[in-house]
Order: sequence, then structure tokens, then C-alpha cells
Amino acid sequence: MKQTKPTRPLSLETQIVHGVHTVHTTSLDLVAPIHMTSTYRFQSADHGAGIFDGTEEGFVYTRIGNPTVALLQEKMAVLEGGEAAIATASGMSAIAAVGLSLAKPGDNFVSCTTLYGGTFSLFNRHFKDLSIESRFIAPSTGRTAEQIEALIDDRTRFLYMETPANPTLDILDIRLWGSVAQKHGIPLVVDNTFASPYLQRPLELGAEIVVHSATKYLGGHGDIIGGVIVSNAAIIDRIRQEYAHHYGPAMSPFNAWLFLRGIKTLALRMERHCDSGLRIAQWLDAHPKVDAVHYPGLPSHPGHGVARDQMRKFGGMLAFEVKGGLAAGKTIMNAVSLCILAVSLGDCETLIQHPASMTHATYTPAERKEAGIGEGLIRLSVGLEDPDDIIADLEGALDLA
Ligand code: LCS
Repeated sequence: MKQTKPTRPLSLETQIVHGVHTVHTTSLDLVAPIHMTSTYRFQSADHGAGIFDGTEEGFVYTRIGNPTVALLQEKMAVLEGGEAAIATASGMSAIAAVGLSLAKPGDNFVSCTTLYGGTFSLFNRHFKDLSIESRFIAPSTGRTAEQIEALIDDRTRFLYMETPANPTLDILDIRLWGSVAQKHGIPLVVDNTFASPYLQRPLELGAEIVVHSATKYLGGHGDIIGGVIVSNAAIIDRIRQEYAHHYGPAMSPFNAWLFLRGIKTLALRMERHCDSGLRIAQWLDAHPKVDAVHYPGLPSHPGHGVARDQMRKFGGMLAFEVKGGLAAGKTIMNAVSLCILAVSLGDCETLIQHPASMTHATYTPAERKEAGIGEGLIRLSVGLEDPDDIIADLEGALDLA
């Protein structure tokens, strides 16, 4: 049978939809099956021994590898422009795997302070218990190479950042941080959860490792928890050997299958999230009861220029502060009916929440202040609804505030 070969490199949108390799099933399924198996048969004792010593290819045990999970890993490596990936049970397990593979007791790393609350407490409390020191840099001071370099010494093992950052939508310059990391021969790790590879490809900008809470835009439907790490083959192999095989943060094949399904519509969903995010941010920005809107797509955002440079569009996440502070904010969160009062993000439904008492309650008030997380800040994950319906919902709630 004659088949044509693509005459040009596939665009990211096409790679998002198409599988990354042929599925070997006699039923010729369009969609790869779910390999729900914990273990695999060996054809003979020698075959099993060969797989174990690496002279034969094959799967051994699903904690170590699984065909459905492998497909997701391959797909994420392609979408992020990396060589290899590991899928994990959650975003937190991906971040823990990276940190604990790269740093050992006595080592340190430099991270921006503005992070998902779970990541912050992992770094600030749990890593500290293991004598791994997080050297935090406030967003306002992480802007020059000198400020970052002042915290680096010969026990610094990596740099870590979120951009856009949870929950303030602060933007950090990946190229700048990447050049500092390269100069010191250490990797820059970027949490790309808020952007997704559709909007931002950190490995092309100087990062060496990307982590995701796949739970969010990659899954896209609010029904699964998962994480992904993408990097070069040597780093991924090191994380497998030093951490994943032993601590066992494996993703379930069923979840991997759902992630593969969710990712197919990533480009379409992100376009809608971005367009609605910008529209709602502009509307909030013009509202007399709104004091501040944090959205990188607004020209008034301090990171707008860097965001334009390193992102395709500005995403579906925004945060805002209303006149009357926390009390008024609570009135709004209780009054909305279409926006759902819930943590998490990146789902089809618009979600609203209060970082200081919810996702970022792991920070002390002083730590929140340093990270720029206002006590009255409200975070909105703009969903896929008609944005005019969300605006009408917010308008009614703001009337009551
Ligand atoms: N990284 C970022 C940027 C996140 O926002 C989250 C979770 C994680 C990592 C952890 O991923 P998980 O283990 O939950 O898959 N963020 C949440 C949030 O903002 N609300 O609820 C969870």
C-alpha cells in the first residue's frame, strides 16, 4: 500500500491531535487501548532476564512502565520539545521527584516565592526537614541575573519557577533564568501548568526540565489527577533510577488514557480559555468596584512584555481584588451561581476561589505578603462557557458587594 509522507514538519496543533506512534493491535483501533495490567508475561526465563538487564525491550511491571502511560509520556515529550518524559500520579509527585532526584541533604536550590501553595510547603517545610534548603527569591527581586546569582553557591542544584505563577499571575523571564542556570551548569525547572505547552514551551527558552500538574489544562475536564516531567533523556533516566522506581509515584494507565483523550482538544480549549480570559479581564478592569486585575494579557500588567515574548497567548487564569477587600470578596464568591466555588483550574467550568484561605493557606500571612499574594485576592479559572454569561454572573455578584 502506497502512503505519502508529510512534506513539512507537523505543526503543534497537529501533534496535539495525532498519536505519536503506531498502536500494534490486530483490531486497528483509532484510539490506543488502555493496558490495565500490573505485570507482563515473559516468553521465557532468558527473555525475562534480558528485559531486566536491558538487552531486550519490553515491559516488566506497571510501576516501572506501561504501554498506555508510555504513549502519554511520548506525547508530552513531543509537545514540550523534550527527549523523554515521566508521567506521575499527581503534579505534586512530579515536583517531589524532580527535587529529590536533583538535590540531596546539604544541597540547596533557588526558587521564586510565588508558587502553588502545596509546592511552597513541600519546599519550605518538607524539603527543609530533609536538609534541602529552598532559597526563595521574591518576585519583585527575581528580575535581574545578579539578584538570582546572589543566592547561588556550589551546593545549588537547580533553579525553580512557575510562570505564570499561581495565584498572582506573576510573569518570570524564562530566558533570563535559563541563562543564569546555564552559566552555573545547573538546570532550570519550569512549572508550565498555567500555560500548557500550547501557550509556552520552556525548553525552547532555556529551561532544562518542565513539570506539570496535568490535572489542569492537559486533562481539561476536572476528572483526573496527574503530573508530568519532561526533559532530556539523561535527566529523565536519572529521575527514574534515583526516585520514580523506588518511591513509586506511577500514573494509573486509566488516567494516562484519559489524559491522552483530553490532550487532543488542548489547542481548541486553550484558544477559548485565552479569548474569554482576556475579555473577562478587560471587563473586570473597567468595573468601578474592582481595584486591581492581574492578567498578563493586560498592557498594564508588569509582565506583559515578557509574556508577549514567551507565550503564544495569555491563558485563562486571572486574579482580581475588589474594593472592600476580603469581606467584599467573600460576598462575591458566595453570590456567584455559574462560577463554581472550588479550587483547581483549567477545567471546562469557570472556577472561583480565595487563595489566602484556600490554595495558599500553607503560607503564613508574612510569607504571602512577600510573595505578593493579597489577602483579598480572588482567583478565577475562566472556563469554556460563553464569556458573556460569566460576565453577567460576576456583574450580579459585584452589585451585591
Ligand atoms: N503546580 C501548580 C502550578 C499547581 O497549580 C498545582 C495544583 C500543582 C503544581 C500540584 O498539582 P496536583 O498534585 O494538584 O496535580 N494547583 C491547585 C490549585 O491551584 N488549586 O487546587 C490545586
